[in-house]
Amino acid sequence: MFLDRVAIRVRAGSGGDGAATFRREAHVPMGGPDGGDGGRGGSVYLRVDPGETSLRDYRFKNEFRAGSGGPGSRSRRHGKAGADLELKVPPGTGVFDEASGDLIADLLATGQRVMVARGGRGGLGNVHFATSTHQAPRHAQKGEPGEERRLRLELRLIADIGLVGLPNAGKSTLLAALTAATPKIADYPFTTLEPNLGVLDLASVDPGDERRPTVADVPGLIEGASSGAGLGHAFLRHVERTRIICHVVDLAAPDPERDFGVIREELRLHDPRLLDKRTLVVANKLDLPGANDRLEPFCQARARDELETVAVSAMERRGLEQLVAKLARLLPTAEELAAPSEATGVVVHRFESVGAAFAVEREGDGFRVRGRRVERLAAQTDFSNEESAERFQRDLVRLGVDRELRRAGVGAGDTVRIGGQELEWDAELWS
Ligand SMILES: Nc1nc2c(ncn2[C@@H]2O[C@H](COP(=O)(O)OP(=O)(O)OP(=O)(O)O)[C@@H](O)[C@H]2O)c(=O)[nH]1
Ligand SMILES: [Mg+2]
Repeated sequence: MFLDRVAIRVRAGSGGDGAATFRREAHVPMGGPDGGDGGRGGSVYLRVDPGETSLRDYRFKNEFRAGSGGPGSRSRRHGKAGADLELKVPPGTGVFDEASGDLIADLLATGQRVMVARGGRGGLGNVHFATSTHQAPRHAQKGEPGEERRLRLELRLIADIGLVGLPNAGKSTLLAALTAATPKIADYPFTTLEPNLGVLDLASVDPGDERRPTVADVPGLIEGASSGAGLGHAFLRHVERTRIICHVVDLAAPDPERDFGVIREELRLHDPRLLDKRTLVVANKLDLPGANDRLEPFCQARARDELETVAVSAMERRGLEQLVAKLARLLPTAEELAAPSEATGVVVHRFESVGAAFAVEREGDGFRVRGRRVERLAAQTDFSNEESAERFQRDLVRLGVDRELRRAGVGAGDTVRIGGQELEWDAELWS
């Protein structure tokens, strides 16, 4: 099956917990705190790899996790950092946040890399909590949880030249004849199920030409493709970014004129701008009986459309030099070819910064506090440790959460939920 759209889940590693330990030395009965910090969790990145041409790899495995940070330990030793995870994607991959639908990044250029889930910070060891009045803190911070996201990856292949046409027109045969690509070719329609890419060597026609445009063999389009028939949308999306459309027509078929019209109409319905793209019409299978007779009227009709036609036999490799020469004239300069065909590639949406904003709302029989900062603090608190819990309560007062809860009418014994924590409101303690 052709896959150019997948949903994946990425989870960054959690930070390691800080340690709550005390120095132990000979002759020193009770040393000071010496618990080290936890290591940071690994982050998840997506990176463009030109060797990838589809999102196929994500079909079976679609959950990914980076490594967690190690815990801190005595003698102020820091925990090990968690290993980052880098996932390879083909050039032309759009990365969307599944929940909001926002475009996070449009990955076009080789080597481009974007962080999609940030690793959690390591928890602080108890050395950080010693003060002049409290010299033996018995608590440390827990590691921050790693970020987790659901992403949608969408591939729009980037090729300079896109071969389009009905199934069986000879697109794959032409790609094989023009480039070193070896697509599957067969005398039945719908042989090509995924786009194939090849590189065109223009020096074969003009030794001085150093441009090396890419050619994509887009799977056959059928009537109704623009409304989704035969995975039409998926295929048409690949045509959007090509610089030149190479429209292949089988002149040995009963009605090439109609065949030509069907594809043009599907292109128009998908996006009218596709009709304005530089287009070259390739009349194929000229070796077959009957094809020659249809050539002249076909070419005349194209001339009326202001389109140029080249006659070839992809199978017998005839007419290819003329075809390559015409493509060479239509292609932009080497410099332009090196730049992506669209001025994108930038990361559009950055991560939300960790704001202190929060909201208090009723939930079930109690209350819920929402907010990135406060949820993180809750996740980093070790509630089984009294000191740690008290510190969290002070944080709530500091952030104003405490006041807001009172205003919302919280009473002793009420449940207050923050992130994954359920706390019981104790008016005495919290004031
Ligand atoms: N006689 C002749 N046959 C050709 C020529 N080009 C392609 N064919 C044949 O037509 C059939 C279809 O060719 P493909 O290249 O697989 O066609 P396609 O357009 O890629 O088809 P889909 O992948 O189904 O969209 C094969 O049997 C080819 O050998 C040609 O120039 N002359
Ligand atoms: Mg094919």
